[in-house]
Amino acid sequence: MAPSFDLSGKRALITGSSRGLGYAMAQALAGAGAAVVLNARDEVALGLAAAELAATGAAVHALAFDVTSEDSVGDAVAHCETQIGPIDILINNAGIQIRGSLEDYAHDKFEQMLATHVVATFTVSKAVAKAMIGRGHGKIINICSVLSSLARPTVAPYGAAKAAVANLTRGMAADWAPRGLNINAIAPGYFKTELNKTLMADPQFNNWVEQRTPMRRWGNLDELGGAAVFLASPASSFINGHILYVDGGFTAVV
Ligand code: GCO
Repeated sequence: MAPSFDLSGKRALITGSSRGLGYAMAQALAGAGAAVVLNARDEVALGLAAAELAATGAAVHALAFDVTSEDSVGDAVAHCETQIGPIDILINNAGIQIRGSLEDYAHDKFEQMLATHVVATFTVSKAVAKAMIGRGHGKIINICSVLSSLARPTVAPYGAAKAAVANLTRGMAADWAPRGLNINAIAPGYFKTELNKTLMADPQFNNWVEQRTPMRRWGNLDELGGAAVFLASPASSFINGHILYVDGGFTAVV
């Protein structure tokens, strides 16, 4: 029987989804039939994104909460589960990028990087997984990076955080796969996102990405959704603890 990529009847919560890759993945999941719950801290941006996506006919809710606050996460997940509906799919996408030389990197900024990428992925996943475990099924997709396994100057804190998310993904699979959950990760290469605007505007960096990436280009926002739909769908039912690189071949070559 052909594998199913159909997400009809499923509800997905995507953190950091008012713009960029998070919004693009929400669009893809909605296109596959899922009801989507968008999240951001900025309620105005979140409302605009939800209205735009709802205008396409998608079932959309907006849930503003701060992924770095355990209380905010707990209240939001409880509200979603009781007032909106069960969360079948979670994408831990919320993230930040702060570049700088390591010797001058501020202590509080390093802690913020870890809090936003690593601790928040744990906090949101723990809150959602408890309900998923009770139902005996659920899909969690963490967002890593090519910098989960590689490094380049000025982004060591980000790479350390994303490396931690990669092994946290494996640890979640170890604990929760026996409970019926699938926990995997997507590791994007260099995509045309807001976080990368300054990099794209730098001719030298832009040239480096185009030469370093076998496909000789940046990824487009609509090129990540397919991996998200796949890992959110029944088609990936026997995949757990996997890091799926969507990077134009970036990590396949030196
Ligand atoms: C950078 C970029 C990267 C990409 C992405 C690559 O400064 O090198 O921001 O972090 O955004 O994470 O996978």
